[in-house]
Amino acid sequence: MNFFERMKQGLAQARDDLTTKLLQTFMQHKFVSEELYEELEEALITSDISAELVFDLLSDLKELAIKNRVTDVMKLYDLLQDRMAELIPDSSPLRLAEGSISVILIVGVNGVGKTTLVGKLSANLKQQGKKVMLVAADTFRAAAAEQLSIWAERTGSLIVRHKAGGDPAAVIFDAIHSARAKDIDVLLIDTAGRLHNKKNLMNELAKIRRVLAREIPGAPHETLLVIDATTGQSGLIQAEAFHQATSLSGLVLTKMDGTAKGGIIFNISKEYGLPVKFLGIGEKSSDLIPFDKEEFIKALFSSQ
Ligand SMILES: Nc1nc2c(ncn2[C@@H]2O[C@H](COP(=O)(O)OP(=O)(O)O)[C@@H](O)[C@H]2O)c(=O)[nH]1
Ligand SMILES: [Mg+2]
Repeated sequence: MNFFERMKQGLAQARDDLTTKLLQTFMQHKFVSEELYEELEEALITSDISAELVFDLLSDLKELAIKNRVTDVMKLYDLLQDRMAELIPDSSPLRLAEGSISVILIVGVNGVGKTTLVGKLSANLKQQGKKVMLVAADTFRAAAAEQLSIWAERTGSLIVRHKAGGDPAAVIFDAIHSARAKDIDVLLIDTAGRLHNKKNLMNELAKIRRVLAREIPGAPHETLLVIDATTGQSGLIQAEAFHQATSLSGLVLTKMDGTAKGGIIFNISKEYGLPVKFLGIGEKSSDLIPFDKEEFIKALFSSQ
């Protein structure tokens, strides 16, 4: 299956939701009218795009349509597609260091799919011939390191873990030294997702970053915020806390295979100007697709 097919299949739910709603709206009209705009507004808002963003988007669209004298509804559909594409920052591949160990730090609240992402990424990087080490810096729950060990075994990666309750920064420190000795290419760091207190979160992430930057100049090379796409607008609130707590380089939207509404991606990426790096479309190691903006828009807007 090619990338476009995978993307479309993975997005089946989101496509059902947003694509069907949009197409139905457009099909019911022959000409561009105020009524069409109103129906569009509803279709977009109920697909998890925030009302504010929808208003901006539609007022831009109206202006463009008037300027270009667009009366044909399918022309307006194309214009909408272009405008929505502009909301998403351009895709960029995972950034790896050259000539040193690459460090990828995974953050996000509990249950969004961080540990699963580390597992999937390790499988993906192994396939590219990289030597990967998993770092169990979620020391909060014993089960977290256990879960990561299963992924390490499954993907043939090394793992560094301490006993539960330890200091995440200490696990990372050990991992870096072990990685040097073992000639590792990429360190994938799984972190705890508890968010009971923003100050704690900030302190913990700041400490992790201090250790990383001191040991490996330029690390972390990516700090990816994982968001469960099925959580809708609350995904944005979670993103906000992590955005404030640490500097992020990209987003990963998981569970796009679930009841995800496609709209959330526009909101989150627009809000932070952060590129989406991957979409999670299932629980298996192969259920991760590198995000490609053009393909995503095409998958969302094509009728077949
Ligand atoms: N359907 C689906 N389930 C996922 C995806 N990513 C993770 N999960 C599931 O979500 C649950 C929580 O994932 P986990 O990695 O433990 O989340 P963490 O607490 O952030 O580390 C697990 O049951 C995963 O199998 C995805 O892309 N699609
Ligand atoms: Mg976890």
